[in-house]
Amino acid sequence: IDQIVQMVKARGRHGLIKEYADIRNRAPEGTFLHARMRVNLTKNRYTDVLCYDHSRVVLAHEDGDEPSDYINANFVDGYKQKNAYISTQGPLPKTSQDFWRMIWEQHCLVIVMTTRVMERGRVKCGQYWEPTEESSLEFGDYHVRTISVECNEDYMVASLELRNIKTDEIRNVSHWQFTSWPDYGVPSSAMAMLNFLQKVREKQAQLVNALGDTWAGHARGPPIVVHCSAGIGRTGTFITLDICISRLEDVGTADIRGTVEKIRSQRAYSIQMPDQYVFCHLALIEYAYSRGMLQTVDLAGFDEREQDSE
Ligand code: PTR
Ligand code: PTR
Ligand code: PTR
Repeated sequence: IDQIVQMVKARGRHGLIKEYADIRNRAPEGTFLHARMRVNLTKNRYTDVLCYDHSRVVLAHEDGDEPSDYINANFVDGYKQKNAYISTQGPLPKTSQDFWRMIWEQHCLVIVMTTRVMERGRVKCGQYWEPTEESSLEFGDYHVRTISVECNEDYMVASLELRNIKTDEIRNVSHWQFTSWPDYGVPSSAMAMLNFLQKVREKQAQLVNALGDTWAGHARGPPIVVHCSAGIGRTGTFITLDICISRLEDVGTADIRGTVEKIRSQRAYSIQMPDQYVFCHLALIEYAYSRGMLQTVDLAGFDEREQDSE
C-alpha cells in the first residue's frame, strides 16, 4: 500500500487522469450482437451503453409471445471469485420483470443500487421495488413485497420478499441503496461509501452463511447485483473498490489499473469518468489509513496542475 501512495503522489491527479484516458481509449474487445438485436433494442436504457455477448447474463427461455433471454447485464469476476457480481443498468419499466427473473434464476441475495430513481429532474431508474414498508409490486411472475426499510444518512436498506407466483416459492432479497452519489461524479465522502461497502459485504456473508452448505464450492455465494443508471460509472467504481479492498486485505497490495481493465473486459465502459478513477485511488488510501495499514498519508502536491507537455 505504501507503494500505491507513492505512485499516486508521483502521478498526481493529472497523471491518473491521463492513465484513465489510456484505458478508455482502447476499443471494446467483444461483440454486442444480442444487445443490438431489433427485439432487444428497447431493453437498453441507453443506446450507447450496450452489453457484451461473452459475459452477458442469459435469462432462461420462457414460453410466451415474446421469448427472450436478453437483459443488459454482465457477470463480473471478483477477487479470487468468478462471477462475484452482476453489473447491470437500472431496470426500465419494460425490463423490471426480466430483472427479477434474473435475480431469481441466479439466486441473488443482495442488490446494490448506487443511484437514485430521479436525479436532476430526470428518471434514472425504474421503481422496481416499493420504498415503503408493507407495500408490494408485481412484475409478471414475480411479486415483490417490502417487509422493512431502514433509512440512514447516505443509504437505505430494504428487506424484500420475492415470490415466484408460478411455483409459490418465496426468497428474501436485501436491497442496499446508496443515496448520496451523483451521476457522472464521485461521492462527497469516501468514508460513507466505504462504510456502505463494508455493510454490503457483511450482509452477503450473513445471508450466504444462513443458506448453509447450499453453496458448497462457492464460498461467497451467488453474485451480488450492482446497478446504477447505466450500470457502468458508479457500478464500476463500486466493484473496483470492492475488489481492491479484498486484495489489500488479503495480500497488502492492490492493482487499481489492472482491476479496472479486467472489469472493462467483462462490462464494457466500466468506470465512466476520470474523477471516478481518481476516486478509487484516494478511497483505497483512505481505507488503508482507517484500518491502520498506513500511519500517515502525505499526498502533498497531488492536486497541482502540471503543464501539459503537448
Ligand atoms: N447448487 C447451485 C449452484 O451450484 O449454482 C446453487 C444453488 C443455490 C441452487 C441456491 C439452489 C439454490 O436455492 P434454492 O434451493 O432456493 O433454489
Ligand atoms: N448515454 C448516457 C449518457 O447520457 O451519458 C450514458 C450514461 C448514463 C453513462 C449514466 C453513464 C451513466 O452513469 P452511471 O453508469 O453511473 O449510471
Ligand atoms: N454519453 C456517454 C458519454 O459520452 O460519456 C456515452 C458513453 C458512455 C460513451 C460510455 C462512451 C463510453 O465509454 P468509453 O468512452 O469508455 O468507451
